[in-house]
Amino acid sequence: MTPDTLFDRVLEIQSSYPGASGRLSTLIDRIGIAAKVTSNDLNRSRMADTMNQTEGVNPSGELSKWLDNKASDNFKKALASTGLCCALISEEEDGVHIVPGNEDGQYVVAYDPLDGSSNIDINVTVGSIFAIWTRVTKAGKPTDEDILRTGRDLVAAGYVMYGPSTVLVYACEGSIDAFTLDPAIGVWYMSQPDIKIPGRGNTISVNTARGHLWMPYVRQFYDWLHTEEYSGVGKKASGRHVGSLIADVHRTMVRGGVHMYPAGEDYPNGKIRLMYEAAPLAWMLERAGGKAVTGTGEDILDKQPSQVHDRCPIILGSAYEVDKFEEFRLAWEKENEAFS
Ligand code: FBP
Repeated sequence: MTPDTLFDRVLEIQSSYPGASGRLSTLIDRIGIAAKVTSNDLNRSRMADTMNQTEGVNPSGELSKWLDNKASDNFKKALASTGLCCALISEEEDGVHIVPGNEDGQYVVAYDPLDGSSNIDINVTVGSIFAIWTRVTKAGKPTDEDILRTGRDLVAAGYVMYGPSTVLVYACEGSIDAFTLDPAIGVWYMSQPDIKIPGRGNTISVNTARGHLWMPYVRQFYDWLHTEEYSGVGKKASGRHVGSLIADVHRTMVRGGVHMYPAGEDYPNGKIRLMYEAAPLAWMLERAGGKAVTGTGEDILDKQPSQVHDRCPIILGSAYEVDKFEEFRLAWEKENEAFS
């Protein structure tokens, strides 16, 4: 029987792991609380006049809104209060927050508390993204070995979409499920169990205004997406780009297609953050049957961060489209190898 709620599902997953401690279940339950508070903050921001309040810049020099920092606090308080996390990494905070008194905690959690916040004033879907690792060292103050982790090592990940409804998508080793919040009673109800991405789609999602900055093979792939070889004779693909990462990735996850933020002269390492955006989303997509590459010869899940706010280019979505992208990249590299 399909579990009704997030908590039922998390308990069901927990029961399938003999000897499970229930700690991960507690983490997810608290993330659900942080997401509910953030959803309420967003819904009320126009009336409370907090929507456009700014508060300086974040560690990456990007404008920080009051809502960005409030969302970050929501997640920090919820996660720190579990006593289970030794280290927290937020897009809104410099460096790593070693949780006082929890240095022996077994989890490291990285999160983008409010992605796409530049879209809030036009009421576009925004999101939160989280990534959960278990530490490598056994106890004591966490080290870089515990903190600078690849997506390959993730034990759980998820995102929250604050849109027409608030939806939390949670992935652990075995599954990826979506839960919709009933704000009247604060319960996350199972709305899309066991999400699988279609093997191919017909939707193209990328900010084309950066097209002149892409590598040639990115352009060649993009142009191919506009041919009947991709869309089918007599058919055409659809361009769908929100410019809010979670909206674009969730649509791609559910309907198939490709979403890209390629490297370019403006963002030589891409714009999307590795540890708390690209890696968790890539991990979820691979569990849903999709693929996620950097566009420069690596799977996103294999990319090793050198510091917690590293960026990463992303080419992600259905296997068909991502494999085709890689064909264009490899052909271009082979052709240019001859000249290098
Ligand atoms: P913010 O969180 O600062 O808004 O930036 C993240 C983001 O908005 C993503 O959600 C989105 O995919 C990307 O930037 C769009 O970037 P660009 O405006 O350069 O296309």
